[in-house]
Amino acid sequence: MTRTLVPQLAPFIDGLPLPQRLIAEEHNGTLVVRMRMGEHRFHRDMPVSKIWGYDGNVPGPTIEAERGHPVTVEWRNELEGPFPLVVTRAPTHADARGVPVQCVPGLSGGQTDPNAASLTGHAVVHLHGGLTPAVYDGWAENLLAPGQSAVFHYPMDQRAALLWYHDHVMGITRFDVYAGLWIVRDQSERELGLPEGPPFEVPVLIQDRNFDLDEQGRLTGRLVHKTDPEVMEAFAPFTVVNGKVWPALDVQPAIHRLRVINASNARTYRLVLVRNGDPELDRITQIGTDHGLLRAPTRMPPDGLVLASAERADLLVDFSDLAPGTVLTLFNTAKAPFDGSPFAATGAERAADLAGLLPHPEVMRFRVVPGPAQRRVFPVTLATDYGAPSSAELADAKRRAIALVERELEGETNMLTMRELAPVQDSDSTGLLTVTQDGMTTRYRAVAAHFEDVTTFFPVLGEYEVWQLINLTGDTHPIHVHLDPFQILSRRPIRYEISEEGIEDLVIAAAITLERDPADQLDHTIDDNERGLKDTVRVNPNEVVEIAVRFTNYSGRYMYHCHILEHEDRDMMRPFVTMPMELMPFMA
Ligand SMILES: [Cu+2]
Repeated sequence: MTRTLVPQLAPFIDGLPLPQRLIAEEHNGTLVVRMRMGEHRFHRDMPVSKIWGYDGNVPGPTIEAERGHPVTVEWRNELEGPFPLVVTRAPTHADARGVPVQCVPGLSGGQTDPNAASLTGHAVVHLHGGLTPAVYDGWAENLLAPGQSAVFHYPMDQRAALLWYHDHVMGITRFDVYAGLWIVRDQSERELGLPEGPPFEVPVLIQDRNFDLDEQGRLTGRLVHKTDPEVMEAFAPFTVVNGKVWPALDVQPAIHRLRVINASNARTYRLVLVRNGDPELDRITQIGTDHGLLRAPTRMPPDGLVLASAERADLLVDFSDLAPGTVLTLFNTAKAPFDGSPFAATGAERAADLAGLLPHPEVMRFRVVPGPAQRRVFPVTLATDYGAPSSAELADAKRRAIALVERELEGETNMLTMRELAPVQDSDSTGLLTVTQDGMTTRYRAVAAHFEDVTTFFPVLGEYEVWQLINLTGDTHPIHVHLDPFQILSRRPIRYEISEEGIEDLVIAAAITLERDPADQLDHTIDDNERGLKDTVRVNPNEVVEIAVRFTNYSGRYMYHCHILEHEDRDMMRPFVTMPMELMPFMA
């Protein structure tokens, strides 16, 4: 099904808003941010929406910090009801015309979820990408009720990067990802002469959003979280950038630095810049990823830049050769739910696909305006402060294995969850997961399935670990690890069989072989832009990804999870506890 829908809002009407800058140095490193109800207009032609947001805005203020200069934020919860979002599950996957209900606004016959409507605004703030002591990391169960506040200390002992702060409440993060950006700057980055601040540095926070309709079928502006019997994630039809649906940005003929983040619940984007119908990916150079600068600039992947939920990209886009009046449009070619399938950049303008829950591939537009043409050359070496871990460093690394699984439930939507695995020697047991590579088989038992199950990961500070993420589902999962960044070591194809015992809580009977499934079309490569310091990695279907992670300064209880919020909220999240070496002999 590739026919398109007429959008109910005209694209490229509103200008791209730039969030208010909150420069920590100007406030002696001490900030107060209020979580508040606010009113926000997502599009010129739609009524204002009630929202919850940081300082009452969508997105919240962009906090700018300096490496080595700690920042203290008093997060004040001043949220007031009623809950500004309607949660519903439509009774059918498609409407009477055969259009999937997630491609259109409105409730599509669904009832308002009364439990969600009763939410009163418990909140907890997580600084995603922050090297933050555990007490300030925003543990999902340590909540602030309205009227309560917390003072969090952020050491900012970390390299320059684009971070973001967002709500992380256990079980309902998918309903309240109000968010804001947090930029860390440092001297070594500044020496490269990259654009800093407006007009040439532009934050681009992308989310998909849906809205309710009135009885006449007009958009009311009321925010909607809609799922359906076949799709447990909410994929919304409207792409919102910095709080506006399909905005436009006027750019001078110069290089612009776009700090891009996918802050959507579940949608993965594959971004393609198009002029006169043709992709112009060569205009874009990627210089940074989740935890800051790459070692060297990289070109865009040939199909476009893939960003799953929570992934970031630091991009230089060269408009310097373009005449005033030139128009370039950013499109998304990724179907939902995303499974890594390719899509040629040349077809970006025609990427609309209702079956793929992508009714409107437009993201935003750039319009070149008059100005002095500025051509600049940036260095070919960007960062020299990190390298891939050596084989010596990894030789004795603790190895951990995690299976990403889909559990079928009677009368309920399937649950996408994780299983932490431990190797077993006992060859008689059943209900095991086996991994076979080059004729050698390792047998594992699941030792933890739910967030509240016993903690099994106790990484030692300063030591490399290798985590193996094994995807036994049909979707791509962006797996996020709190605290220190990691590096991707490998991404390899697997084939697997799940036996009749299937996937129960701690029974997971599956046989995995590290070789390509003949039906598998994905290339399972690591993109050049993934060879940096990451905190979120895409694990595609039929794939095992190995990451090398080393926790450094902070011991305590942290979380790792899928950043598809509907998965995270339904148990695709687990704790780990980082430990100082000298305490290990005293652990039971
Ligand atoms: Cu997931």
